[in-house]
Formats: sequence, C-alpha cells, structure tokens
Amino acid sequence: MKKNFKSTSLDEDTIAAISTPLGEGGLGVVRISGREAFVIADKIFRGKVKPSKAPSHTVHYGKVVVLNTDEEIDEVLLTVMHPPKTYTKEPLVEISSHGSSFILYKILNQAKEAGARLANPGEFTLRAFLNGRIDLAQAEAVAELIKAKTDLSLKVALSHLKGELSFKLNSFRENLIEILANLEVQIDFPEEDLEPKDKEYILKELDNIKGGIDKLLDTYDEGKILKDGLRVVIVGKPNVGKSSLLNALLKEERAIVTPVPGTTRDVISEDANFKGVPVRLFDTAGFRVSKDTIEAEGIKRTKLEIGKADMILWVVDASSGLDKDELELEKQIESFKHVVVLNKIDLGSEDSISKLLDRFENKIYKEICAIKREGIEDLIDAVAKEAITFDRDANGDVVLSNFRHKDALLRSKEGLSKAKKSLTEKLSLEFIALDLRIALDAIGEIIGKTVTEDILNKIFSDFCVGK
Ligand SMILES: Nc1nc2c(ncn2[C@@H]2O[C@H](COP(=O)(O)OP(=O)(O)OP(=O)(O)O)[C@@H](O)[C@H]2O)c(=O)[nH]1
Ligand SMILES: [Mg+2]
Repeated sequence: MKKNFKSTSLDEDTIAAISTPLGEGGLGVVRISGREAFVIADKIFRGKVKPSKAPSHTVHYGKVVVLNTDEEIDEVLLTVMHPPKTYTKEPLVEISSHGSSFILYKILNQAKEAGARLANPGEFTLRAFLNGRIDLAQAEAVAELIKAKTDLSLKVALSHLKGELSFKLNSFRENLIEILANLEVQIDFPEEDLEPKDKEYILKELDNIKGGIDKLLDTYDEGKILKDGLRVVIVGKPNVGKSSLLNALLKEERAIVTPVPGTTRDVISEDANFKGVPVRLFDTAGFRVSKDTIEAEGIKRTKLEIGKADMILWVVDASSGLDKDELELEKQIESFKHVVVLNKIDLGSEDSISKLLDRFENKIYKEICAIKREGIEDLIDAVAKEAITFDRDANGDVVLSNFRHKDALLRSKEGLSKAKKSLTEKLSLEFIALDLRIALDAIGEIIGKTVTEDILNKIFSDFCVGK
C-alpha cells in the first residue's frame, strides 16, 4: 500500500547512537536527536551551562557522568542545536569525546539510561527525510557520499545530495501534474473531445519528459560504476606478468611475482583509483589446462571472476605468439569489454611484436613493460576512458547511479508510452489519465513523494548506525 509519510513530529521518541566509526581514534561522537535530547543531555552532562539552557549552535566544555552521580566518564565538548536548522530538524545534541569505543559505548549507555532509545541504522537520516529537510533521493545520497572513494564519485554523490537529480525529477513531475490537471478538467465534460491542438501539445510534452528520462537512463551504467566501482579483472596465461601488472597498477608489491608459471593460485583483489574512476582490481591464476588440483581450482575461480567483470585486461607476452590456451581464453572474454595488454615489450623482438599488433589491430591494446612500469599511465587512461565516456567536466550533467531510481524511471517511461498510445488511438481520457498517474507515481517514489514502508525500511537498513 502506498502511503504518504508524515513528519516524525515531536511525539516520537528520542534516539541516540555512536556516529563515528568504532575503534581507536582521536575523537568520537555520540548523537542524540528528538524531543527529549536536551533533557537527556542535562542529566548526563556537567558543565558551566545546562544544555537545555544553552543557545542554539553553541559548543560547551564539560564532562559526561554516570547518571545521577558525579562519576566522570570522559571530558567532552557538547554541541547544542535547536530545530529547525539541525540534521534531523529535531532538537539535536552531539557529544564529542575521546575516540575509544569503550568510552563511546559508556556515554551511549548513559544516554539510554536517561531516556533515549538506541537508533536504528540510518534513523537520523530517515528523520531528516520524514521531517522534510531532504527528499528520499537526497537521503540515499548521504550513503553514497560516505562510500565515495574518488573525486569523481564524490562529485556525483554531492550533486545528488544537493538535489540536482531531485530538481530534474520535480520538473518532470510538475509537467505531468499540469497535463493531468488539464485532462481531468476535460474528463468532467465527457461530451467534448480533446481539441487537436491540446492533443498535439500533450503529445509534445510527453515526448519531452520521455526524452529527459531517457537521457538520465543513459547515464546509469557509468553512474553505477562511479558509485560501486569498476571491476577490472587481469587475465592471461601463466607467467605473462599479470601479478607484475597488478603491482605496477597499485604502485606496491602486493602480489607474489616469480619466474615459475602458476605462481598465483587464488584471486587477489585490491582497490585503486584510475583518474577518478573507482576500480576494484582482480589478479587471477594463469589460464591453462592443468592437472594440478590447486591450480585447476584457481582457474575455476578465474572463470568466475571473468563472469563478473566490467572490464578485462588480457595480458599477453609480447615475446611469444599466442598458444592454444590463449585462443581458448580469447573466446571466453570475447563478449566482455576488454583491453589487450602486451607485456614484456622489453623482451619482444620487432617481429613478434608486429605480428601481435597485426593480430590485435581491431582491439584496444596497450604495450607495457610491467617490471619497469612503462606504459602503465597510458593503460590506466585507456581503461578510465573506456569505462566513463560522459563529459566529466560538464557541469549540471546529472547522473543516475541507483538501481531503485533506474527501475522507477523505466516504469515511469512505460506509463508515458502507454498514455501516448492511448492518446493517439483516441481511447477514453480516463485511461490516459491512469497511465499518466502511474508515470507520475513512479517518479514520486524516487524522491519519496509516494513510497511504501517496505521501500523505506530497505533503503535505511543499508545505512550504518549513527547516520
Ligand atoms: N622482462 C620482463 N619480465 C617481466 C615483465 N613482467 C613480468 N616479468 C617477469 O615475468 C615473470 C612472471 O611474472 P608474474 O607477474 O608472476 O606473472 P603472472 O602472469 O602473474 O604468473 P602466474 O601467477 O604464474 O600466472 C617474473 O619473473 C617477472 O619478473 C616485463 O615487463 N619484462
Ligand atoms: Mg601471478
């Protein structure tokens, strides 16, 4: 059932959580939000000023104590924030203590003893959404922002958080609402047909919206890569220098390199940043028919990784021709985006290299020397360019990166297509209005205008506690 959620209002309970990662650190923060936040803070904080009497957006030095005693837990700085200008639009207190999970849990426990409830994952952000400070797409961008590992990913997440996607979606919604309103007036006068010029106008508007949706959908594959990372799998026959290439790409000696073919048995993975594209690199066991049980298992895993790859780096030894195993490997990777990497270019003769270059003239290929780290930047550039093609510097280019959003836009587009068809086939206006409503609601789901409780639960359960 669809439901319009109301704000949490001040009847809701007060929630508390540790908002910084657990472990040892310089500082840690316990956050308390809700109607009783200041009262709870009064009970566990001793300082010059009582939190409930402190002006908004002020910071106070003092100590957190065990409830109803003067037993000190830690020296802290306490920030008081009055609504509406707070993260949740509720009374909010942040206690900044020393960054030990032991201390933080003790403070959290005192907040609980004083009347707070432990927050669920993402509950602060959920409240920010329910209280209308941000829409649902922006709430999701908070999680995206925290996970961003490169400048480019951060840029996309920030544009979502600032509401650039929402702005676009709202403009589609406003257009649709206007068309629907006009149709509904017509529905009230069933004896009159839609004027041809009105019909023309509606068809044109629907095409515009559909065009806008298509433009957004086109950005999804690359947006997803920026959000979740590009899986780049290094494959090739044994000993061609796959692990050497992994190390060169990471600029560290991550994988074992030896002259013995079959050195790498398991899949090794590591994160990297290729010119702003977040990458997860996988080094795999050399590809060949092997009777050795361990090696055979390794090769099985290589095949599994190939199946999940966004991009494959096929490493070939520039000093030799392709053998039977490599021809088999070529077949396996054919349908995947791949770049051929001619390694050991220092050992290759002019003749062997030019033969290989002829062989690969229709593919994207790069010549490198992994051990001397030559040609690596060029390869990184090529992979980044293959992965992300949209104009990185084009401002205002909104990118779609969330599967839920893509799914909703596809449904919206379907509604629009049906409405257009009904309109051309002169079906009753009620039908057209129904399809337009489907299109409208689907867009509304993205920003949270129309959303089920299940969807909300699913979105916020993916958040960390304290956010
Ligand atoms: N001359 C030269 N030797 C290289 C180059 N790259 C790698 N090697 C050497 O080739 C041998 C194999 O390198 P690895 O990186 O272990 O090769 P691999 O493809 O990971 O091998 P497996 O894990 O056994 O499949 C090592 O002795 C490397 O030093 C290169 O560009 N030039
Ligand atoms: Mg290896």
